[in-house]
Amino acid sequence: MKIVRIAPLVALLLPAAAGLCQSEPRAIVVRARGNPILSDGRYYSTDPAPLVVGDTLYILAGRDEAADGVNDFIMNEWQLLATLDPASGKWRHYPGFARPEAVFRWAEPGRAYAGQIVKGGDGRFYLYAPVLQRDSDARDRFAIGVAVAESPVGPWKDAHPAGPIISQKVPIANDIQNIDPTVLIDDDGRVYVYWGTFGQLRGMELARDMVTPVGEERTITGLTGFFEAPWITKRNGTYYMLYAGNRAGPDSDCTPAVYHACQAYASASSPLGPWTYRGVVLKPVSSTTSHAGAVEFKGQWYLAYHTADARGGGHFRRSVAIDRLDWDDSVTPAAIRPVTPTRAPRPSPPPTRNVALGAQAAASNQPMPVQYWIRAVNDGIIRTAPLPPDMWGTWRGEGNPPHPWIEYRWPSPVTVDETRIVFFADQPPGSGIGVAPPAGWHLEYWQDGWKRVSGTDAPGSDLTQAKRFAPLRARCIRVVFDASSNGSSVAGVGVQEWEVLSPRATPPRTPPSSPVPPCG
Ligand code: FUB
Repeated sequence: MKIVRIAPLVALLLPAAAGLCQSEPRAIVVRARGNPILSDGRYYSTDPAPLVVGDTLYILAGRDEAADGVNDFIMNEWQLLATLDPASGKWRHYPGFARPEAVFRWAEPGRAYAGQIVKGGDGRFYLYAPVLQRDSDARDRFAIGVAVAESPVGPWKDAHPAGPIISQKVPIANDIQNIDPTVLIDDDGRVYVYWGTFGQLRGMELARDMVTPVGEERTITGLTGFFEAPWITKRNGTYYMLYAGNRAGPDSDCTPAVYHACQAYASASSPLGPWTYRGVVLKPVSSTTSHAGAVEFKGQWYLAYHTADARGGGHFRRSVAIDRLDWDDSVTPAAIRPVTPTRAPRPSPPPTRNVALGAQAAASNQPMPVQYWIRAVNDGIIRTAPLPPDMWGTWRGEGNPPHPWIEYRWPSPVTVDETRIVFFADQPPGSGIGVAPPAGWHLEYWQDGWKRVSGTDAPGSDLTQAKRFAPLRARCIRVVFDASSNGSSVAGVGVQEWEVLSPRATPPRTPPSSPVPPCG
């Protein structure tokens, strides 16, 4: 066993406790100060699938390797984390723990998506892994393979060398993307696999050999807003399915923006349903995708999930976090209490002139198109390649509004003398389609009515535009846009970030948690 940067106490404890042996892959000892577990940006970790073996909690994870600004799942390998106690922050990290093409002869490299390891009835470990099938004429070549090992750390051998057990071709023809498997070994030894994405969830019984279908592939319903990432578990005779849900809208209990996802759950009294929607376990995280697994370890339940919170993190540079999950046993069946996400302590952010960080944002186009997220305009994050939920926008195909506005409301008046707007555009200035830099914009402030701020009329084509003006004091400020037009149609407006600056820097504020009344 090669150990990198190992601390003496951990060196003594972990190998023995985890039953490690000489043939195991390289391990790095990590001392996490909180979430995310791997936080320094050297290894992004994603799609966590927890597994308890004896006194060790393992988390199988993918690895995001997208370059900054690349919006794609560049995922070449799986990695593993192991701990005796999540609260200790001491983890053993196995990078490069398995790769699709090394485990499955029929798989091509890359796209090592969300898998799960379970312990089979025969005491061996089974890895259910979505990979791309190399020689396939399926419209979507994602397929689920099964590998087997004597230990959760491998080495892994294909348990079904003939090919995937699930694809668009087997066991029956389907037209979904066959990813995100989750597996339950029931108390009676029967085995169930569930999988799917893009709103499609399938379930099927497998034989005790862990690979042979014994039942039909069924469409699973009843999971309100199901998007992807199912996670099956069982507690006190009740089956629970956690999943990434994206039923979106201003009144949704899950998410305001469709590209984000909450972790929702449903329960059932038998493994293939019927399922009853029960509520939200985890609100949307900082990455667009949400992927989680729940497990009981040493008497405490935990939720492992991923976020974009590591250094340099993003929607395609996600990192695994873990927090306590608690049950409400006063209801039948027991309910899962919403999980409170935690983060490692961070240094205090430097003072800033940007008082927008402490405002509540509103917009003229409410209820907002669900692809946009108004909170993005004052989250302090400017991305090189933003996605729709990283911005506010007005594009709705036809009939885009010619003079939309966004507004900041503060609980008490602020003094400001400068503003800076970072636009998003996929069309050039003067366009009447798509999203284009506006033809102009100006600021207004509320003082017994909306008053125009002189000197802020700003025609310009740059994506970042700023204006200084004489200091003013107000509780509500608007920026009103003249959307780009080609004379016959109007383009959408997109804003990534809107800063409003005070003359002096102060410690950064956070947005008010309760609604701030409008000024008008
Ligand atoms: O990591 C790739 C995909 O993103 C997973 O399969 C989904 O669940 C989402 O997390």
